[in-house]
Amino acid sequence: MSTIPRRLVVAAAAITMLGTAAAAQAAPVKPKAVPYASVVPAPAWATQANSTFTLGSGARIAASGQAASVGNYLASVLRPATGFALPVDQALWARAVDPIQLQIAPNATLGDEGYQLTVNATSVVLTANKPAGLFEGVQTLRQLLPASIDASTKQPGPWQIQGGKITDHPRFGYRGAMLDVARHFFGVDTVKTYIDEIARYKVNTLHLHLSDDQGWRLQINSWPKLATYGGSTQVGGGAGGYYTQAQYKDIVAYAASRYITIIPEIDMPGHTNAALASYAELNCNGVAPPLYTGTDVGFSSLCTSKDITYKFLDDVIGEIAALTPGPYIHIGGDEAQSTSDADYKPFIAKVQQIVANHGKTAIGWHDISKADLLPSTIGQYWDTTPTNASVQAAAKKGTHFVLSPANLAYLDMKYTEQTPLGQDWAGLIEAKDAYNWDPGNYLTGVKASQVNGVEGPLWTETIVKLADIQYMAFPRLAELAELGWSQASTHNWTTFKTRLAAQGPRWKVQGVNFYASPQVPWAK
Ligand code: TNX
Repeated sequence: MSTIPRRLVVAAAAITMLGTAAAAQAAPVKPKAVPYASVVPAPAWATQANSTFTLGSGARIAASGQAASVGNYLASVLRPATGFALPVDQALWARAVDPIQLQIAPNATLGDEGYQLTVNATSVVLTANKPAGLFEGVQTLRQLLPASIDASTKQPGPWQIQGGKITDHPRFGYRGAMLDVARHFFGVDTVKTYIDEIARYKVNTLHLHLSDDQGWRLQINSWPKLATYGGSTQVGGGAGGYYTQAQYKDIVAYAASRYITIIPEIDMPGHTNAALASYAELNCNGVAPPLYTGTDVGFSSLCTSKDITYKFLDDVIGEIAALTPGPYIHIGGDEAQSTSDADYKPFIAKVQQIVANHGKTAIGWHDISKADLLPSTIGQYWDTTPTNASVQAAAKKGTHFVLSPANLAYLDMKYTEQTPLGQDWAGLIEAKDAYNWDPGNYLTGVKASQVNGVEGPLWTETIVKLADIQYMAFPRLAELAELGWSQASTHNWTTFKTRLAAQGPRWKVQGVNFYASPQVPWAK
């Protein structure tokens, strides 16, 4: 039997633990330079060299002319974790001497969003045709630094980048996310946070689903009750909300600073209960229905035979077009089960023309391919099988599509039966399912050249807060972004899942709530 009193043993153990903790603090594990093979989305071409660049406390960033704003952005994302001043030099002399250089330089093969990144022991040089390309290159550069670079407070470093060269450009021009702010409303700050999170994966489009049965989310000056009354609730009966025009402009400008185009959607002729409740005259029977806070679909329709309906749409689309610098307005068109085909087809034909009259291109869910489409109108495919007769017929006449098959790309589908959020009507979408398809040859009768790209819609019947958005979007949106950006030749689940695994520690550092799929060998 031991003669040492028990309380001393416990005290000794505590001292040992303290000692261990102190030792760990004295010799922190140094973050290592990240291999090029862990960048998501996979670059078109990359080679690693045997050198290492170290970002030092006195480093300056050279970014003159058109490169200046991306230079300022790069400095702003590197300052918190490094604690370095990172001044941005706009003078031409800086190009030769600053260790980090961003330059606009013509290179025909890079296109609008491509870039070239060259890292050696003394410099990091990023070149692109356009600022958008520099911005995408900066996202790659961030991923080549240790994950702790994503912390919001000062971290120890060292800030090393593996030497090498990357030449990169996207496979598809449209790489999107959609956020349904109608079923549940999300404020400006949440949308901005989501914009920053999707920009890391070179997503360049954010589609905002601004109206549905449960809520109208944008102030319209000519029809003010849409927002003040139609926006006053949401699924489950909460307070809802809407963006003032100034707030919407702020979102658009913030997105633009991240090279993301906002696509506003006003869903019609179905999914319109919030509008019908706000203005009795939009109803065929002249009677406004009550506000709706459930989750059924397909029960509402604008009155396609009334002139006032088209005056209403011209006013709404006119105001939104004036607020939106991007080329597109989304007219919805899905699940119009309360509108006969005879009413639906001429309605869509008229509305796409109203959009064109306001200088914009119409996009609609692929249901619109039943109608006669203008050559510019784009369909967004959401169904769960690759064959659809009216889509094929429209494609034959030249219609282009964005792909969001619900069983592959819908971010509101559950990962597994145990996923606490989301729905499962289109199936379960685990990490591997989200990646294992090719947008270039998915739709029967639609050529790869008619596929503008991909989009991950997040419907929000069950989604109420930022952490919910993040949990459903990550990792799947990063996977979809890779399908949109990376060349088909890089497509390989076995190598991809290791690259995806490297994102886990980054999301942890950023405080992004992601689903740690057991299919992915997450890095520690
Ligand atoms: C279908 S598919 C919808 C939305 C729902 C979603 C839920 C399509 C274009 N519309 O109205 O929110 O399913 O998963």
